[in-house]
Amino acid sequence: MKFSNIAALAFAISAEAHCIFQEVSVNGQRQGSLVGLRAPNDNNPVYDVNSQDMICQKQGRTSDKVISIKAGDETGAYFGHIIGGAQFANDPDNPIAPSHKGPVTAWLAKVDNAATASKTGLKWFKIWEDTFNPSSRKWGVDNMISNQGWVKFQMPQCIAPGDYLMRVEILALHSAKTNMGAQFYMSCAQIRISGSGSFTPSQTVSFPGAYKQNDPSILVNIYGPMGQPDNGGKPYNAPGNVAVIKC
Ligand SMILES: [Cu+2]
Repeated sequence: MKFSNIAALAFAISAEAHCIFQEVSVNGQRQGSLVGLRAPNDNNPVYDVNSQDMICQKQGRTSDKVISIKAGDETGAYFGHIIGGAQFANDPDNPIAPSHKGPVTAWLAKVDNAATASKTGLKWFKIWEDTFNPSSRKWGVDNMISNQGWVKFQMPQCIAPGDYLMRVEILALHSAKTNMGAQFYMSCAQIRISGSGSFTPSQTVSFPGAYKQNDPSILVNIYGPMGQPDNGGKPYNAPGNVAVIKC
């Protein structure tokens, strides 16, 4: 009974406590709110993995800017409760409600012109992930919250120069034990990579298509016997069986 009480409470508290990927940083330089981003106008998640909204979220404000990143640069993605971050002073749900445990993943797809490219029909590959650490029992979302909404990773050195859409996704699993209960949050950044890399991915995936609604990493009960959101201490793999590229 304890588990269902806690789960019900978590859901009641966090129903509207969502988030938006809304800013990029390069080597610590913030690029500005919504600059170079295709981001939604509201913070509601996507629930249907077969929806076109799984690519870059519902279309909202779209920037005409393209962000320059050198292969190897530290790249950051900022998530906040609403556009701008906190909804009010000491907003406990900024950057996201702490109940929203789950993995964070980052993806690239090659395009001709990042400012104007269609988001459909692209070939995506994964460049980074922070899923779950069974020893510390920390999820990627926990680390994002500790870092005030920022997730940071190195743009792989091997990425070939050119324009890309960069898709950064949070998968919140607090209600994922029921079908279509998992919540996906993402936007796409319009980026232009420079450097001397020549990587071409041997395997790519489509969005939608990469995930199945009943994937054991999407339809999953992350609560242990005491109701704690630690996946029972078991390892957790991000959905889709897609490995992070190796340079
Ligand atoms: Cu939410």
